[in-house]
Amino acid sequence: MSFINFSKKEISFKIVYYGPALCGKTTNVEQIHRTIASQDKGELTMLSTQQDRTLFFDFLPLKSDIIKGFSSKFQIYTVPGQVIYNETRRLVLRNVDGIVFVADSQWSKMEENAESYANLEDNLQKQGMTLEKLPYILQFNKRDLPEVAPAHYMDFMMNQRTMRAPTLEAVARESQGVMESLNLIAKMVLGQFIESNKMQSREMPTEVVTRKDG
Ligand SMILES: Nc1nc2c(ncn2[C@@H]2O[C@H](COP(=O)(O)OP(=O)(O)O)[C@@H](O)[C@H]2O)c(=O)[nH]1
Ligand SMILES: [Mg+2]
Repeated sequence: MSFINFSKKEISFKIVYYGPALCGKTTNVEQIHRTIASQDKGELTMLSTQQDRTLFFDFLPLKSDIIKGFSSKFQIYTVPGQVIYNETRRLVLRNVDGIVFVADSQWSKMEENAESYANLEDNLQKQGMTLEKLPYILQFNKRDLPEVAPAHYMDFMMNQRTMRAPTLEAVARESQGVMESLNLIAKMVLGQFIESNKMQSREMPTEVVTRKDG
């Protein structure tokens, strides 16, 4: 749920990167942090163990200038993917505005993807939310690896709702598909907000969060 601060003329949106352990959520956020111009981003907060596995979440605030009369901010979060951290995932999902589901494209990970996807639906439902009403996209990550399932297969397995989610292929480690995913979900979140609040906006640009070189 977006948060509007009328005195500061500021709107905050929360985007959550969800998916199984080691699918590349933290890598996405690290690449975003590397790519965005410094005046448009805050500190990347990472709460992880020595093995670099997210224990709580990663957090990155980004600025965007899209809604007339307001500054917009995106709060980017990841969740810990390991099955045992479900309480944390539920907390991170609170008031979410948009979800990037990062799926690991390796054949060996299809079951974990499905499990995590079911877990997402379950956690949303317990908070009175559903993917039907929430902007979300599917990112098929690790396309560089040899033993990966075809994108159309993953689409068939994971994208069976009436409102199909947009899908993107990515190699997060090489920053491929990362900014594309972020911009897509950001545009969907902004679009829904503008529509439901009847806000005036600039024409939606291709990139709502900008890179260092503009
Ligand atoms: N080959 C390959 N490895 C990746 C890619 N994205 C992430 N990784 C690696 O997968 C591992 C887990 O990534 P991480 O972002 O920590 O996963 P998280 O648990 O979802 O946050 C790390 O070793 C990453 O370098 C990718 O697109 N291709
Ligand atoms: Mg992580």
